[in-house]
Amino acid sequence: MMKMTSRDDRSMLLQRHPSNPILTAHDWLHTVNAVFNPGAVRLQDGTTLLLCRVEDRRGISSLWAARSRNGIDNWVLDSEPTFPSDPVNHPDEIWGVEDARIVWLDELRKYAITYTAFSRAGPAVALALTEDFIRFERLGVMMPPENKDAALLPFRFDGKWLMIHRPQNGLAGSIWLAESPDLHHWGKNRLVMTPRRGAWWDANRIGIGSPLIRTNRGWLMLYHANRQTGAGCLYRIGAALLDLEHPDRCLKRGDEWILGPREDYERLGDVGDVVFTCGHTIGDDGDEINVYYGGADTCIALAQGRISAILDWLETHSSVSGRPEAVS
Ligand code: BMA
Repeated sequence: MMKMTSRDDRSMLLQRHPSNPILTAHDWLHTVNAVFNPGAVRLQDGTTLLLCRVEDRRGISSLWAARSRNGIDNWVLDSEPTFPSDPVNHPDEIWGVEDARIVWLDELRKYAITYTAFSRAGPAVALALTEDFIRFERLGVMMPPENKDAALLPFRFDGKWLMIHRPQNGLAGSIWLAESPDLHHWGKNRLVMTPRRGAWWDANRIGIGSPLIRTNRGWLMLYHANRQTGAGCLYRIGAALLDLEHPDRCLKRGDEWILGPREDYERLGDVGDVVFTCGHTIGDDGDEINVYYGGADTCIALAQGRISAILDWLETHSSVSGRPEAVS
């Protein structure tokens, strides 16, 4: 049976920071159109690094590092794009690089950045490695168009790297898991979660939000979903739990979204009614979560919560299994 949740309960899972939006185009020294959808990581010294998507006034995006001691304010921006598109050497990036998701790979002692390479053939999933967010090694396109919303898992499973990704199929798009022996060759794809269709908030396209979070109950996945309406598209954020050993198995899938467009900076902008996350950081206690997200494809905002609270909520708000065969 559907369990009712009050608006207040819901907002307690992820609470908007009072200084939202925490970064906007005005924070850049030159004219840019919009800054949004940052990847996020906490560096070893505790600094929060956001790899922001910065869209210029041609419409082309690059990735730009912003660093802050507390992850909230006093952001220090790189003086030029940290990771610009490189169409000369990588023609698949001709229309920009977008929506970075960052995962630390302990085995390689490097960060893996999956991002959207916007090619003439459409958006593709590309991968780069870095140790310091200064020098980057581009490994190239891993998943050809149309594909987006990819994040690696932080270690190998039975010798294989795993990557969540989202091939697009018209108005629909489902979450898949691919494996690779070497980070270059990807295959053995398994379907993880499909849109719920009909009137559901996650009826149309779904894709991973920030990278998976390892917990003792499973991999917590924040995911985004869009729903087509007569007035356009609504983008919201929900939560699901994937099996620890077999992350292609969805154990729980929250019935309701946990963050949806509500404030002006989420409702009004280049693409209205969008909250879209690519990155989070986790506090020293291992439970506090800082979810960085784009508002209306225009600014960067922060919502904070507790991983344990989201996991507890999933126990009582997951009446529908995410397994593909059970959702139609
Ligand atoms: C998705 C991605 C995001 C964007 C969202 C809303 O498909 O392209 O970068 O924030 O649409 O426009």
